[in-house]
Amino acid sequence: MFTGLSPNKKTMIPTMRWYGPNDPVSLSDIRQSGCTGIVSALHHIPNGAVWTKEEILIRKKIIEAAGLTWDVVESLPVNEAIKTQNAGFEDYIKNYKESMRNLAACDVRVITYNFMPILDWTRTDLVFKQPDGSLALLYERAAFVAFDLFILKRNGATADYSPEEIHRATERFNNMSSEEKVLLESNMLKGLPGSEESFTLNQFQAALDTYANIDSKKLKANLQHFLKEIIPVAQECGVVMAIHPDDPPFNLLGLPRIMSCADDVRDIIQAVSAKENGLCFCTGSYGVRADNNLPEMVKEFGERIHFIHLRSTTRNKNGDFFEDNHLEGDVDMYEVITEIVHWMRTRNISIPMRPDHGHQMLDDLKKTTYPGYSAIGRLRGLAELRGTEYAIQRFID
Ligand code: DNO
Repeated sequence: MFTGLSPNKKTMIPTMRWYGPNDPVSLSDIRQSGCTGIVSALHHIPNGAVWTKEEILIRKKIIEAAGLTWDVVESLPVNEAIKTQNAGFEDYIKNYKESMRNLAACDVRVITYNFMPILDWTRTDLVFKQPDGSLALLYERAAFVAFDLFILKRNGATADYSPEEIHRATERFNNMSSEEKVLLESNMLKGLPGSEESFTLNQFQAALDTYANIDSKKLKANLQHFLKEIIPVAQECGVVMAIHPDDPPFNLLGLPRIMSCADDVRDIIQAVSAKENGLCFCTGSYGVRADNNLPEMVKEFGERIHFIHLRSTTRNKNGDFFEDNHLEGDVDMYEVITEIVHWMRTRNISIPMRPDHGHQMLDDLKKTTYPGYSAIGRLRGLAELRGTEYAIQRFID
């Protein structure tokens, strides 16, 4: 009887993100979708505090009781003080190392993090209606620029945009209802699921001020310092670090973004060459930029890809992009997965993968869900991605 690929074949490990006991999607739902692994974080622990072994084991036991394994941490957050090297940053690095050691002691060995200043991932609209009736996440350039110019009213913001962009943003803002303005501000500042911070306008302006003297070069230096501190610890305790790219992969609101393209990856490798200094390869983030050739990036960096997010976006000439179905849009998923399969064979390992985000659809349209993280849309994505991989594996044999 034929039951699938032979068990010794290296395949992407199917995982989903689970936000913990309050997540409306249950571990059982995730298991039924075909996953064996979980991606999770201790969101209840304040950013910068140590993750103790006790807390890690509590989460691990819950996951294992559901017949799953905790394969990846996403994210172990990097405190702002580390990114800016402001007062106390050495202590935060110490805490970070301790959390890494504790995770290793509990046998959780892939750690994702990001180095995006202040904001994590950013979208302007969380219910962008698709022709089929499902809802997607959208970054709309005119709305974003309108937020910067007319809601945040950031000093010097006009210098960051072309006259055409300013014109479009002005029109867009003038046509927004007051509810839309409130919603846009909340989408920008309240933090999407997985973001560790949420701000009022005043708090946000104060946070921006901490970057007044930090340009890309300085932020890169601070990241490199952090890597030189933590990667030896990763080697010593047997974990791998996976940096998540900037989402979206360009500067935002005057803040530098430094993990957006192949050159940025080359820079961190040059600073610390160890393989433990690795990547979370997120096709949805890198793929927003037309100058990022994703299959080539996997080819070049595949030996240090420790975790994979598969998602596709569709961009237009105005600088908008929306999250498309996993096999549609600007990402050549077939080529990306083919390159991943080659690397898994070369390295003789299976790499954890999660279908990143999904449309809100079917029954989930009636439910309150975490934007991007409803069950059915991710299930659809996972099924399509695994089917693609399956065919590629059989084809290459
Ligand atoms: C969004 C996610 C991000 C990501 C973190 C990684 O859905 O891809 O929140 O988890 O930036 O540190």
